[in-house]
Amino acid sequence: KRSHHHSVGIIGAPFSKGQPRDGVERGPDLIRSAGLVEKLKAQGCDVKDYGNLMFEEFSSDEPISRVKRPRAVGRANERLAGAVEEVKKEGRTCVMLGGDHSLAIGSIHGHAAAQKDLSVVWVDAHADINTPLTSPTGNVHGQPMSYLIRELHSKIPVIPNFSWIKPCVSAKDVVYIGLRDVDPEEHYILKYLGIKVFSMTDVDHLGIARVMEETCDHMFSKVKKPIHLSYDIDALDPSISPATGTPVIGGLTYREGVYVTEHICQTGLLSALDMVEVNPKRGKTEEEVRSTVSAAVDLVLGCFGRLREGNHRADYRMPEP
Ligand code: EXY
Ligand code: MN
Ligand code: MN
Ligand code: MN
Repeated sequence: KRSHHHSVGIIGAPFSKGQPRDGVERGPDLIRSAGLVEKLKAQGCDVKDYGNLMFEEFSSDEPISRVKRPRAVGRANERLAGAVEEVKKEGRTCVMLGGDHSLAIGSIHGHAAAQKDLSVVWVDAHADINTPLTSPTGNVHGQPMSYLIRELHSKIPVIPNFSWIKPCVSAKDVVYIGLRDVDPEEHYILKYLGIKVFSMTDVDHLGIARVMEETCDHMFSKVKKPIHLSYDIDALDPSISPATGTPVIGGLTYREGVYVTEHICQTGLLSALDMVEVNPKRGKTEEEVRSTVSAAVDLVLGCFGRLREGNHRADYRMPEP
């Protein structure tokens, strides 16, 4: 499927309260400033930018059972879910620019509201599957999957502004790629639910091409469901994307990271994409920020048809002398 045109809807989600470090709310505008929309259009995409969402402030937002800033996180994700659902109803592949990874709650929930049955490919150094009761930090960006997976529903306590969340993904429809910093409780959960995981050890052992083949084999074993790709920039090695809140050594190379996007694109089933955790304030130099943002842009472009072999329009004809 090399030349089918992609219809893309971009939502900016400048939100940082799923974790403690500020700066990550600047992700959407930085990624746009690096030319994302123009570059998508130049490769033949029909792009509609829905702009940035606005989020409510809460003057008092005390933790509830180890969950930090539950009211702000709950409401922000509820808004995002509505926005993603709208984009999907307009028939576009939704690109959510974060912001921190707690936003996957709203993004996946909104996607599932419009699309029923989804597969989720989660590309991250981290599993982000702590429940509010296992979380070592209380940061919701380490927990989003726990609210979304049906099989974990009975383990989730009641939290203010989280009651709208209905688990909408089955454990068998989730694949992780790039893991290398997993809490013991998360490791238990992944094994207990039998979730498909390609850790960095698996990437080393199999190579990224086989990892993607096996990812697709797993996802397509029964029916082909639309894919939600949730891409945390910290999946890439910090030598490429250092400007992020929780960098972990030993990540995907730039080439492996892009390969994931090319392979997912080629399935023709990509239905929503999150690009999260770009934090310019965590870059030590301008170059570190530039490199991180530029990698984020290239990953999005890879999801929408950019090939490293080159591309051309289907109607291109050589000039005649
Ligand atoms: N597992 C740790 C926690 O739950 O707090 C760290 C999570 C970091 C999450 C980053 C964004 O992917
Ligand atoms: Mn993450
Ligand atoms: Mn991460
Ligand atoms: Mn495949």
